[in-house]
Amino acid sequence: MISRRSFLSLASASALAIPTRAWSRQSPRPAINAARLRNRLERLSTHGRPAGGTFADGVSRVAYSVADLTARAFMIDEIKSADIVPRIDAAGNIFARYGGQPNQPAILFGSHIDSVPNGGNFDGDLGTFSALEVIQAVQAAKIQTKHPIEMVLWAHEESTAFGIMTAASRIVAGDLQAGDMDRTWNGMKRSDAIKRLAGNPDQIETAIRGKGTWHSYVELHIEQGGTLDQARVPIGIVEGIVGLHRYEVVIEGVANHAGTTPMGERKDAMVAAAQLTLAVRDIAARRQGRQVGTVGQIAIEPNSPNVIPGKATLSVEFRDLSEPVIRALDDALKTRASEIAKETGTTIAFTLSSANVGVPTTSGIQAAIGRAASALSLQTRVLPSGAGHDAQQIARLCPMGMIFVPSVGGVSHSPKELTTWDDCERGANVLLGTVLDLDARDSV
Ligand code: HGY
Ligand code: MN
Ligand code: MN
Repeated sequence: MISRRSFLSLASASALAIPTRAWSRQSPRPAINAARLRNRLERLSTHGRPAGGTFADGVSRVAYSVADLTARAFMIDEIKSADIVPRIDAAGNIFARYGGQPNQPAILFGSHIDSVPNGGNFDGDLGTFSALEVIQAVQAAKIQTKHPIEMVLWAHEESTAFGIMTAASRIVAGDLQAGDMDRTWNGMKRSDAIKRLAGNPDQIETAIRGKGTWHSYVELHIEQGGTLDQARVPIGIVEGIVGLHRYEVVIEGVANHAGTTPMGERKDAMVAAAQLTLAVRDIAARRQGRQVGTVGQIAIEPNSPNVIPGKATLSVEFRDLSEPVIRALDDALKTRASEIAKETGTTIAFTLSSANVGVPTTSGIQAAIGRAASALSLQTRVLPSGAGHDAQQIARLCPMGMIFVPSVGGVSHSPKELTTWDDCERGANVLLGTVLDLDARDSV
């Protein structure tokens, strides 16, 4: 049994990259089981795999789908196989805690396993299953941590369902509005969707947790961009996570006969939607900086080739680390939209459907990640996250940090999403080292 004190004296010593013999003298450095992590991720990928497909064909495991439910059941079985007890909160998040002193706040770490349609096998999955590996590595090394260590599988992280991102971690952070449970999507009420996850919408406020519930939160995630891959750097230390404003935009024109209506007499919702889409691209692209703007969804009514579209419903989103920048993009688009409405004889209405605030990560956790990486002689790069994450919700409750590993070619939200198994192992071991480093500090 290695005491926490001797492990930490070694951990801090190893941060000076003392040769590994220091470890063999006392005990092997705790490490995750890379083969088991890979096996679990490969088994997870069968939940939502296209019929007749292979691992390379990715997954469609949209929140609340059958694939999401069977994947969650798989994770619960794996948690139980590690002799820890899964707990599902009223929002459908799955927690499992190990060790530590009962009077200490837990260190929380994890991610999500729901995917976008035709997504990849690493987005969220790596961080969730690495969290289980961290607990099992601590068990195997018989390390007695001071703080309980707690893994989490966040439900409903992706925006596909109900148009809301980080929907279940958002509730835990206290972001719960009247009427949220009555929103509908695909003919399903949000309260019924949560029941599918064994959540309890009638007691949904019991999922809300206060500041101080956790000591800290760390999330391992694939970068989903190309910075680390191009730089050949194995570990990213996230400096901040972008904010986002997402709107549902409804454009009302007049449906009419495509053959008999003269061009000058049309009120064509599709034309207005096309001009608005180009405006999103132009407004985001013309400023210096990392802001981005996307139209990802569009529905046309009546959607017949011989009818001038009478209605278009689009998703529009802007993202940036800075809230004032996002607001400036919003304002510029709304100004342009009123011009387009006039030019096309349509009406254009914006409804905010999802908003995430951009958040910096906690410098003390950035430093802990740096120490854990240098203990493994791994190079690091500090960078922002262009993707949103549950971590930015939990940042409202406790210190937060994120570890990135490279995405090959910077591709994500696609079956071509790929992180090498070696990078998965490195990321999971840095997560392990970070958790143990944080355990030595009563506050970060
Ligand atoms: O949309 C995002 O940024 C994340 O993948 N949910
Ligand atoms: Mn994603
Ligand atoms: Mn993700």
